[in-house]
Amino acid sequence: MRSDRTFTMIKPDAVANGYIGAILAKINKGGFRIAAMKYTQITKDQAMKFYEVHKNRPFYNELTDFMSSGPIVAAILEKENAVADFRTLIGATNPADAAEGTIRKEFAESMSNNAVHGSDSNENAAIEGAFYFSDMEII
Ligand code: RTP
Ligand code: MG
Repeated sequence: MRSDRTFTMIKPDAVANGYIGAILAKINKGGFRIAAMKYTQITKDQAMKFYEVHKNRPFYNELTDFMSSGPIVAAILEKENAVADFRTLIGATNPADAAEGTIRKEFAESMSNNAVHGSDSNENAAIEGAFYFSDMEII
């Protein structure tokens, strides 16, 4: 399992608020290379499949409604120690707890509308990247 890739989505709130460019700039400044990227909108069913690990959590329905409510940017990012370093760059799930200088501190609206997703393990990074991209689309 490779450790130099993670998967991210710029979530519907951040896209609607016009933050795509600013968030991509922070990702690049953070030392991540874009290996794949697409602007897309997923259906409720696709969101339910993507977040299947959370299916028993109380926020599953709200989360999958939100993630299918508007366009997102999905991307595979490359950097040494990508998963952990990207989670540091995005900050805590709840923006009220996110450290100064993190993406969520700057751009997130709330716990549910929190601007970006970041994979939580190398295994999930591979699974999530493959959900959106074929091998041919990963540069
Ligand atoms: P993500 O997967 O989006 O990178 O976020 P995360 O690891 O920090 O948080 P996770 O526990 O995986 O939860 C996934 C997303 O569900 C929403 N959430 N809402 N209302 C709530 O209590 C609640 N808890 C989580 C957030 O949008 C979170 O990013
Ligand atoms: Mg997560």
